[in-house]
Amino acid sequence: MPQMPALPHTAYIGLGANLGDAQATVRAALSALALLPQTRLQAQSSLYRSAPQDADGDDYVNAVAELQTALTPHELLARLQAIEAANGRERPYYHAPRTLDLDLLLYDDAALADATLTLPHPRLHLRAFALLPLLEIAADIAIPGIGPARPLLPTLAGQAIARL
Ligand code: PH2
Ligand code: MG
Ligand code: MG
Repeated sequence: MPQMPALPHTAYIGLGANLGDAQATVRAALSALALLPQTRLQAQSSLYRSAPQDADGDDYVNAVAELQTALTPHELLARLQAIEAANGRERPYYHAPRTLDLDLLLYDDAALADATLTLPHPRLHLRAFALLPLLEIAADIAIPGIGPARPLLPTLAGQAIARL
């Protein structure tokens, strides 16, 4: 009988940090993602330096990780928030500088919005700091409700971002 794959879902996580040793924190977060239960860290992008967008503070370090997982979107979200908290994440105001931000960008082709989670991430298609690392590890990815991601990149050419 055909079996369900053990880790049937594909999720993409956006990592960002612009407080403290941001590179070290992003690397530590990638290691923490690799240790999540019922989950495999399938791919990770390079680290990128990007100018803060609609936000205060220093330049950000950003990256994107691909997970294969058996966790549901909300289980995964709770795990991401626990990793943020373990890295000293505080939420003094919207888009405040942060030691670590882990955003669930995509989960299979899910499209949903409830009180705690919106999929796909509502600003993914507007942000070079998320799209560029995503396309590095998922060249042919499409965003549910938007379409193929690659053609969006030229529309974001004004956003400062450099591979580290
Ligand atoms: N995250 C934000 C707001 N602005 N800008 C950059 N460059 N990178 C981010 O990760 C980022 C941002 C809110 O989460
Ligand atoms: Mg974010
Ligand atoms: Mg976030």
